[in-house]
Amino acid sequence: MVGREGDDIDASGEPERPAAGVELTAGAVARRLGVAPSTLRSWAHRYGLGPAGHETGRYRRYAERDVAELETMCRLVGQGVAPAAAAALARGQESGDGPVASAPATGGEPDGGRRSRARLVRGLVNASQRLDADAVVAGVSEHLAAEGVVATWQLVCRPALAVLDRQVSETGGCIHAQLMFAWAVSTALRPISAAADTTPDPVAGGAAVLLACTDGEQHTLALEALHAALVESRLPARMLGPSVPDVALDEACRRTRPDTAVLWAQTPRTARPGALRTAGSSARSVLAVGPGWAGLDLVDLPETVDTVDDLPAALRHVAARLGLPLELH
Ligand code: B12
Repeated sequence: MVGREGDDIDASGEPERPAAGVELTAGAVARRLGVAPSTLRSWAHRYGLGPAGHETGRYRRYAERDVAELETMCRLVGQGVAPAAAAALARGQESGDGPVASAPATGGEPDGGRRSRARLVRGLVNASQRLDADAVVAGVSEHLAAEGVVATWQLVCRPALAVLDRQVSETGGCIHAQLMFAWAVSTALRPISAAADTTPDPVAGGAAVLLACTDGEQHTLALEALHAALVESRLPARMLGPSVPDVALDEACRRTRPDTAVLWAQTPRTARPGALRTAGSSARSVLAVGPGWAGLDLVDLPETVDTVDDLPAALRHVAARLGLPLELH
């Protein structure tokens, strides 16, 4: 069913997202989102956002899913995310590509993008199983260069890790492929992170963000991705790496007096409130990240301890605290 212009206005005068099965015109969607129709055309042309399988010479019709995708795009761009990365995230989120690259739907450029990403994820998983390090590093590096750290982590690395994890759980197989993939991702991220040394520090007194995995924590990847994303966004950051003992965390925080200490704990075993208190004694604020902290009651901790759920939110949190703009790839 196709809605007429004006069908999508509710009693308060506010346009609504179309109900399932209803489709809107480009003009109605543009008004709904507060953007020019030419912006919708440009996003469709450049990033493949909007109705799939659009035929030249026919009016575009936007379904609920297209509008949701565009709402996410508007929100991210409004938060300062670069359009290419915002589009990659919007497509991933609305397609359910998030944690696992799903089989693509049918037709059109956007699905072409999804399909090629799903192929990339499959190729990386296979190359990891073959222990073909060069192929994995090259595949991840190319995507990083083309789409940046946030899109690569969210849409390629996390889905590949989820597939590799499922394979280990289902087959009881060896984790050699997981180790290979993790090493390759670290290797591909490193040239981006290394630019930190040459990035001028806009905050007086050293790197404003200190990142560390808690004592005993070897799951470094998400924090490595955050470090690279911070550097790519020209936000000053320093990484301590895996399994940082409290005494070393304390020393590093005292010496660098970071605005934010970011502590990753993958499991409850390594999520110790003591580490948050240690960092909080010298850092102005502490960000407890990783699924390990999920069961922790932040109410019992100092007010300076906060948490976020994903990489884009961590970036936004840090940029907002520093009062610096978020420049993404
Ligand atoms: C890669 C990996 C490894 C690698 C790590 C390499 C490295 N350099 O990081 C290696 C092989 C070393 C490893 C070792 C182990 N691992 Co491991 N590992 C994983 C795997 C596959 C990915 C970890 C990861 O990076 N997760 C981050 C992302 C990819 O996860 P996600 O679900 O997509 O994202 C979630 C959040 O983290 C968040 N998020 C994602 N990215 C970001 C970024 C930021 C900045 C923020 C804020 C949030 C955020 O959003 C999601 C919602 O929670 C996970 C399974 C999984 N998919 O998580 C198991 C997993 C974490 N490992 C597990 C285990 C048991 C182990 C070992 C004990 C195995 C062993 N017997 O030796 C050891 C422990 C090592 C240690 N002492 O820390 C278990 C943990 C179970 C538990 N809850 O206790 C998991 C869940 C596997 C499983 N299915 O059982 N592992």
